[in-house]
Amino acid sequence: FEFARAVTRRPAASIVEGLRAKDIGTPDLQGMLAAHDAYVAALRSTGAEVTVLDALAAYPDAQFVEDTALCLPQGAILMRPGAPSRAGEVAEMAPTLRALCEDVREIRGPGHVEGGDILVTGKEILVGRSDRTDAEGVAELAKIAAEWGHTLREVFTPEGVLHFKTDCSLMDGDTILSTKRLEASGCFEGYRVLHVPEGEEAAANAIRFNNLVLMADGFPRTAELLDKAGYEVVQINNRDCAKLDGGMSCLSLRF
Ligand code: CIR
Repeated sequence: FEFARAVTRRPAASIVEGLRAKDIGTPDLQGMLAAHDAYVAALRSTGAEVTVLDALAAYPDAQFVEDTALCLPQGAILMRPGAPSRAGEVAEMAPTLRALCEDVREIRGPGHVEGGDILVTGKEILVGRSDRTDAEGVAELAKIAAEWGHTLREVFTPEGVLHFKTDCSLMDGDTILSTKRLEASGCFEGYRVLHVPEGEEAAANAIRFNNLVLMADGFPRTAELLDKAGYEVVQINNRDCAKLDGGMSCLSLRF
């Protein structure tokens, strides 16, 4: 959770076309831009260098950069999104990572992996199979991770949940914030788990970034739980991103 850098992308007016599991309203560009500014400012306040890429009108989900790559200390791995409309986002991200990372590998297929399904903890990489991430994709990623000395464990994203990290986040090397429904799968054995209070499941997608925990605002019981556990919490308006099933982790690559 200690990072020198992050890469984000400004949302485009085409966000209204962004993918969503359920239509709960049209996201508002001005609202999303204001939230994005607050998000970038919070990342920068920790001393990290934050790259803000230009909006990409051709890809309505492109501000959710996390899904395009996995960044590890050894280098970056370009993903192969399971959502066909998002496949082209990877090539848009590649030059930035090639400029910033020592080594850049890629998932060539035929499998698929999206970054939202990957949780890097202090001791391993957990990858949740989901509607976007399949067994072949996990296997290809595992090979690259092994070459770089990482242990990768395949786990499962619950039915009806977009990404593995929709329901969990790393708080420190061995502490995870998780919904009860995800933890019930047994995937966090050996970790200290903080449960997101019932009814606040959407707060589970947070990020620990250096000294801060960034979480969506509007979830007072989760904020209190994290505060009591000793974390310095910054709350960001996630109302518009939530309409596209997006949260704190989706909005940046961190390394
Ligand atoms: C999608 O369905 O792909 C986007 N609307 C949301 C992606 C959220 N990304 C993430 O959780 N890492």
